[in-house]
Amino acid sequence: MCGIFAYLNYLTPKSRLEVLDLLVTGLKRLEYRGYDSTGVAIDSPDSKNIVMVKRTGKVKVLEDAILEHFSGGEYSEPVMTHIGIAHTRWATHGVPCERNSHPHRSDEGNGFVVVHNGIITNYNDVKTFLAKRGYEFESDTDTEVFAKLVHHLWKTHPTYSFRELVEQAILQVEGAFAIAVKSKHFPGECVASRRSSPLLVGIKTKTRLATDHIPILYGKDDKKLTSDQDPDSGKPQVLPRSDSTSEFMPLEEKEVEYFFASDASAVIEHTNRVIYLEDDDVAAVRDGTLSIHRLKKSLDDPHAREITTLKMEIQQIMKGNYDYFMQKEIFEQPDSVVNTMRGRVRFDGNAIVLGGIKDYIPEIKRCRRLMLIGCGTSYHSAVATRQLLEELTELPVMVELASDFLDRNTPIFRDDVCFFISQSGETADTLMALRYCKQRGALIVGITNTVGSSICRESHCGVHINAGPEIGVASTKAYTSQFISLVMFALVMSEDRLSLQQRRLEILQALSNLADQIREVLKLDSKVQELAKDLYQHKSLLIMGRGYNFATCLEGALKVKELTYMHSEGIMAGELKHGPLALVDGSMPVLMIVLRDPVYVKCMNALQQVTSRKGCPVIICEEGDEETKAFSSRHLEIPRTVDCLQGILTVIPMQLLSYHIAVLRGCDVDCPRNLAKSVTVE
Ligand code: UD2
Ligand code: GLU
Ligand code: MG
Repeated sequence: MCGIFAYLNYLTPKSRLEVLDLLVTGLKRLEYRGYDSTGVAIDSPDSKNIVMVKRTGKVKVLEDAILEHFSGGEYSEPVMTHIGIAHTRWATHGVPCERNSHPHRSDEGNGFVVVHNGIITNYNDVKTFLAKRGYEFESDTDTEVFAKLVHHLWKTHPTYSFRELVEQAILQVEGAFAIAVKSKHFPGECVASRRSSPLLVGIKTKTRLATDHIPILYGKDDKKLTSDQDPDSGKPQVLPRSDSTSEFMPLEEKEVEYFFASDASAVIEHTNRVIYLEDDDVAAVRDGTLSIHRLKKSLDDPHAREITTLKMEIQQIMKGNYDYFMQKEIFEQPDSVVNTMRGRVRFDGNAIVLGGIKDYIPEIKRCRRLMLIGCGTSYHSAVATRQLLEELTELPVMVELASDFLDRNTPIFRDDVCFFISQSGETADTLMALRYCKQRGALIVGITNTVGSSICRESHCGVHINAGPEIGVASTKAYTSQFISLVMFALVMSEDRLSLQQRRLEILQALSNLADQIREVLKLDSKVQELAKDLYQHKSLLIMGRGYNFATCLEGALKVKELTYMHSEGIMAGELKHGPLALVDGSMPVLMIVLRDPVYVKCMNALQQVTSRKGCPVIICEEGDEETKAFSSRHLEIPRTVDCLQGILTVIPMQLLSYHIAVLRGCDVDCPRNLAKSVTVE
């Protein structure tokens, strides 16, 4: 959730104004993740203090405040080495306001300042501990305890390095976090760490890096931390000591710039060389040297963290000619679906290879059932493909919302295969469900869009959907690519089933036409926009369908809700007479999906039930289906495809419709209120 961006220049002269500009741009690239307030911290002109600016609202507001605050010439003097930290906050503890915005400080002298994503779950205990030692708190956040804890440790352990102080503090806190810390007492140094929240380090150098790896360092065990007395009992409290080291061969460069960021989109314009930090890694820069430390030694730790080269292009995160990222991403779908299939589907030989799971297919075929687990849109991609998976694998397929799945303590067995679907690969609920299933011995398969994400790393195997960066908070192209990934999986599973070959061929054929058909559907844009003008002032929109298109109803309704703040409901057409029909009258907006598939007759039935209650539905039907069109004056016609892929073509008009209604209602399309792109809190 929300974002961290920190920038450290070492022997690379930059004025504080330039640094601020970099920080603000970094935050802008993270804006899509959703947030409610912002803040930055840099050194004062005499480098003796730290100055912070915080604002509620958009990064633009912060930018204006910075221009006002830092107008003096002293801020345009270049400095050789400097560290600035910045944050977009998505409030979990305390309302969004300036006081609660990050960075948070350790004391009135701004000794240590911290930016943090996530939640420190034991912050109350830490707060009580610190309050007894005289610390006074100025915000309602959990984060503030971290800054003050570091300060407390610094006072009690004056010989500790900055990294050691942060490590000690991390050992005391529980929960999920990514943090970056800056200190007046350790100028030019930055320490960052993560647990369950994403964080990466970008490295920019003038010359090629001499290494592809940064070794992981551990310490000697012999130094014991001195005890700290509990004021109540007077008993010494021994803080556990981390394994840190003094011998290392870290990355040493003469002139270097480091970027700490929650995701790659914030660093790609500066460098494509990054290290994805793992849970409990502590990355520290001192004298321009980056080193990575582990808090605890574990047997399966690698010896080094790899420096990866990002393949992402800067254009991919720019809006180009589109007004909104969401609009761009909807229109990218003819390409993104092809990218999902690229290198995997061979249409000439009718062969499909999913490199990420091919070695696990025999094991998957022996399983007792498939479980598909996700949240929101990702969950809908599971609903959309369940029927085909049942048909082509002949296995029981359970589809679960991650949060509910955990609430129920669902029984999981060693011979279960569990799929975890998440665009970001960081969705907290899904990740928790993954760990739950992994502990119980199930095979864990990830379906993610983000290489290097937590779900990708913690899964045994998986499929990258390769849809490209998705910036709009409301997911569009990731949905269609998740959908196709699961269809490809079903096809792989049925490869050697003779009786299913005809069906497989029919689906493969349809996949090869899909991109062109999506282009056709996108041509409906202006028609959908007209329709949006009819609908946008209404309070509610009911979306009905069944069979392969039920998922489109759920996903369409979710899009309408999240983007337009209008009420909307996806209704299983078969359930109509069991309740929802009571909602239908001449004024209730209804949209119905009626395609020529095995449930056509039943859908027509529902359509008649609606029209005979004076409902005047918008119908999504197949091109040239005059019989169905006759039921209403408003229809959207989509090309014919195989039943199990219809959901991809029917969801696109819903994406467009929610987009246009949102624009007409004046909503912020790319950052809907109260929502965030990657939901990394439970
Ligand atoms: C890989 C390369 C691709 C190209 C191709 C050539 C990557 C990321 N992909 O694509 O660039 O070179 O090979 O054949 O380098 N994984 C998980 N969990 C997930 C998703 C993936 O564990 O949620 C694993 C997966 O099991 C595999 C690796 O990540 O070991 C790459 O997965 P993929 O889907 O990108 O694999 P592939 O073969 O399509
Ligand atoms: N829990 C912290 C807060 O409420 C950080 C939230 C975030 O991830 O931005 O301030
Ligand atoms: Mg993996």
